[in-house]
This record gives sequence, structure tokens and C-alpha cells, in this order.
Amino acid sequence: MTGGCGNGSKDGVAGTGDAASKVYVAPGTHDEFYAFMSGGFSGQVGVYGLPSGRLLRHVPVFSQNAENGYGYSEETKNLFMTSFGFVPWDDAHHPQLSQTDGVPDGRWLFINGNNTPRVARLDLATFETAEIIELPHSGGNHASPFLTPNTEYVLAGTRFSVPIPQQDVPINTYKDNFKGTLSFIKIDSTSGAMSLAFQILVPGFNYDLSHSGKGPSHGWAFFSTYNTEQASTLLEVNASRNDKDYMAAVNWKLAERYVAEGKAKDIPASYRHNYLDDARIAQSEIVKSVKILDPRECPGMIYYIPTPKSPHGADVDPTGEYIVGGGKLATVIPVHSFSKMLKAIENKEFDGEVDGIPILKYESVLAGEVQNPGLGPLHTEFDGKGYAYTSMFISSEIVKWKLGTWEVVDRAPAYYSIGHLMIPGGDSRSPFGKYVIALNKITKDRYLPTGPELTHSAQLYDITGDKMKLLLDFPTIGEPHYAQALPASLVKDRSVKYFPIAENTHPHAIKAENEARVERDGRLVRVYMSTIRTHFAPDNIEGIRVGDSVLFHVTNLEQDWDVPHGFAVMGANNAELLVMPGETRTLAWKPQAAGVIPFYCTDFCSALHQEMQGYIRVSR
Ligand SMILES: [Cu+2]
Repeated sequence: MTGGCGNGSKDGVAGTGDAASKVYVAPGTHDEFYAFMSGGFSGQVGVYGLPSGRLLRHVPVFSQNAENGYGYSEETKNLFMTSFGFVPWDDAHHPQLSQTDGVPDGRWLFINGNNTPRVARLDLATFETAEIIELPHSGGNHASPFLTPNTEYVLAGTRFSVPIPQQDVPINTYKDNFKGTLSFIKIDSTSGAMSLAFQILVPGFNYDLSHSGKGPSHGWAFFSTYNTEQASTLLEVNASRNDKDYMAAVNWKLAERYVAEGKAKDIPASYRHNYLDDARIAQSEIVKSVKILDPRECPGMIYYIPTPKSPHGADVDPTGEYIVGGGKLATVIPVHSFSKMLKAIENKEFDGEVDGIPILKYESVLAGEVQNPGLGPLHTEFDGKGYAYTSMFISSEIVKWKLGTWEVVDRAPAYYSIGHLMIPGGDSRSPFGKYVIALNKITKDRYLPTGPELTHSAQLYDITGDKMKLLLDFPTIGEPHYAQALPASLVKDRSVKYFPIAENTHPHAIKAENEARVERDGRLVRVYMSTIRTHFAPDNIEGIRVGDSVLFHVTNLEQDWDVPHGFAVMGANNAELLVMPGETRTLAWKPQAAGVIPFYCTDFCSALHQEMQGYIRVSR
């Protein structure tokens, strides 16, 4: 699977002074791009600068993060609520930058949770998770989250089909009882708030990846499928039998119209919608139904395009005319034509149907095939100059080819086993170009060994010339499954520096140190605490009793950039709090024995940081 271990240092330009100067960002100066890389099974998002590859931030999304109390503080726990209860981990795959007119706009980043189907929205003004919505009737939320060109919708296709509604049935009744769904999450254009608008019920295949149309194909979305064999066991064999699976072409504008006309059925469901409210406290609501469209009752809404073989990527070029299927077991890269698809639909050039969904003839839709591209084509991005770049997992390389002539013009090895690749804006209407990044699954000999588990990596190539030039490889956190990048100027000037204390509407905030106090209500004790360089108020707390439930509501009174304070209590069965300037965060604590318990600030905040401490007296 890995291509030629040990040959890693002989690659082209990397290691020469030329490459080093192209990625060198002098101390104190800024990178040109932000890159947002999924942490994969770490459940997080890594924020890197390009071209330097410097890690700037680690934003927790689907995993609790003890470092800052995310998922531990009372204000953030609700973000992890699901119909299964509190789920503190997920597998995050595909970051998607919000778009306006088909181009990243720097407002929000969406990312999927695969395992317990969810979609999160990060606010790029604060670099924090602002919202998480659960998806009912889904299993393995992989074809997600993919945006329409004005962020009208976030699309999400189920990887695993499941009984809908869930029921206790034999697994070998898969073909009769298992279905898939394609979910359409509506995005509020001002706030970014998510709501599940409708789902489309589809045959029980595996839906793998997606992209929306743009330009002439705006209003359509494309989802790759595999396991059209509908196997439920030994998929490596049983889901690899068909020569072609399908690309689903969905007319989402028409679907929208069908919903408006009342064609959708309200189906009972139970899923969570979690969001930070105006006081920056996570709320969790249960939603009890979802609108579902059945293709049998919605003619013209969805078609299947045959696509060889177990396609993975479903990528639309900047013009919106070409839809590229990365058939991971295919010997060619098939490119479908949107305009030919419309003609084929008009002329009813069908090859049967599945559950009311017409299957278009492959040749009628085909624009062309890239011949001998390499082995294991997965994903394609575009440079906006007429070229496409496809990752080849098995032959471990990036292949550059020309749209329209389908000829391969360059190839560059990746070290090793490249999954996704990414060009800044490379899935948009107007790519920013300049670099392609390989997101590699295996690194083997590329770094100093660190025991059995080695870092994953990203590799940066210059694509400004005819030939790709490897400039840099850098380690990443978790699995850098997919990434997106955009010019830093679209984000950096909107970055929040602190939260104005006057606008803090947290019900247990204090606005000044003289409001600091301890209040008892039966066995519940609330400590209204302030922090400012370099002390807590109050810092000597007495009157706490074993068996009390204590809530420390810590407000950071600082009104300056980059001055968080931490709050840690000895023996707390919890994480620390890291409180941003102007913010209030709450730590729940149950004292277990009589004595005196110290607490302190964990974030080095000033010359007298070591003096920033206090005591809690616990009595019987
Ligand atoms: Cu401090």
C-alpha cells in the first residue's frame, strides 16, 4: 500500500534552498492562507498557516478538550447532547468553508461527525464550535457536510444505510429493510443557524461523498455511492462486484419546491439541535419530526449516473460543467457532463430504474475518461486554470490532468498513501490556487519514530508552474482527513479579540470585582468569582460542606487580547476552565472530604501569575 519506503529524501526540489525560501515565513510575519484540517478520529479541527505549515490553533469540535474545559464546563456540555445521550467523541472528516457566490467567504466552517451523525458549525470570528445538529435516519455521516454555492444548504448523505425508522430486524433482510437518506440542512444567511429542512429517502446504498453544482449546474448536487450490491457482510468482496455504481444527481431546487408544495411527509424522529445562545451558553433542544421526500412521488428530483467502480470523490469543476467520479477500484477517471446529463434526461436515455429513480445511460452523460491515471483515484480538486488534480491512494501520487482533453500532464509522488488533497478554494467556483496539499494516511520513515503510532502528514506542493514541486511536509494532529484553505485576509480582520464585559449576558456573570460573592441555596452553593491580573475574588472561601454541590461561575474581567485566565481546583473530577477575557465559564465541583483545597490560575498571565491562587475550606 505504501509507495517505496526509503526513497523519501530524493524527491525533486524539497530540501533545496529554493523550497525552503518558498515556505519560510519570517518570525513575526503572517502566513498567506489559513488551512483548516480535520483531526479525523481526534474529532477536532487543526488550524495551520500556509505556506509555513505552522499549527496555529487546535479547535475542539466533537471531542471534549480538557485543555480549555470544552465539553467539561457547564456552558459547553450541551453541545455533546444527542438522542443517545452525552456523546463526547466523534470522527470528523470534511471541513467546509461557507461560501458566497460559490467562493469561500470566511464566515463559518462546517464539519461532519461520522460516527453519531452530526454536523458542527464553527464561527471563524471566535474559532470555536457554535452549533451542532444531529441527523436522524442516518448511519455514518460521511457524505457530509457539502455546501450549496451560497450556503443555502449543508448536504449530508448517509454512509451506512439503516432501517428507517429504526427497528429490530434480521441484518440479512438488508435489501428489504435498509434505506439511505440525503439530508438538507438549511443555513440562516445572517446567523449561520442550522435547521434540518428535509431528507430524501434513497435506496439502501452507501453514500460516500458529495459536491454541489455551480454556475450552470447550480441547483443540483451530486453524491457518489458504493455498495449498490446492497451487501451487509464482507463488503470488501461483496460490495466490489458491480462494474459500475452510481453518482446520484439531485435537483435540490426542485426538491425545495416539492417540500413547499406539501409533498414531504412528516416522519417522527428524535434528534438534538445544540447551539450557543446569546449568553454563550450551549442550549440543547429535542426535535421530534422531519420532512421526508420519497423519489417515487417526486419525478425529476433525482437520477443515477453509472460510475465505475465504487466511486469515492464526487467533484465538480469550477465551471460547473464537469462532475468527476473518483472510482477507487476503477482504471480510469470518469468525467460526467452536466449539459449532456440534462439532454439525456430530456431524451429519456435511461437504463432502467431503482426505487423510482431513473438510471441514465453512462455513455449519454460521459464527457470523457482520463486514461491510465494511476491506481486508486479518490479525490479531485481544481486550480482554476483548466487543470484537475486527483489523489491516487494505491500508487501514492497526485496526478494533474487537463479538463476537456483528459490528458495527464504531470504526476508527483506523495509520502505515503494520499487520501484527500486540497487546493485553497479548490472545490469552489474560483480557486485561489498556488498550492496543492496532499493529506497522507501513512508516514512510515518520514519523521523520527514515536513508537508504534506515527504522525500523519500533510505535504505542500507549489502548483504555479507546469510541474508540481514538493516544498514541505509537516506533521498534523489526528488524521488530516480533508482540509480547506482560504486567504488569511478573509478571516483575520474579523477575529474577536475579547468579549466586551458590558455585553456579557450570562445569568451568573459579575461585571466588577465588588460583585464577587458566595450564595447558598440548600445544598447548592454558587461562587460568583472574578479573575483579573493577578488575583481571584473571592480567594478565601469558607462555609462549604461535604455533600454540597458547588458551581464556580468564573468571570474573566480582563478587557485585553490574549489574556485568558485558567481555573483549576485540586481533586476536581473535571477539567480546568480556561476563561476568555469578558467571558463567564462554570466548573461544577463536589467536595469529598473536610480540609482545605487550593485552586490556582493555569494560564501564565503576568509576572505575578504564581501568586494567582486561593483556598476553599471544606467542613463536615
Ligand atoms: Cu492568571
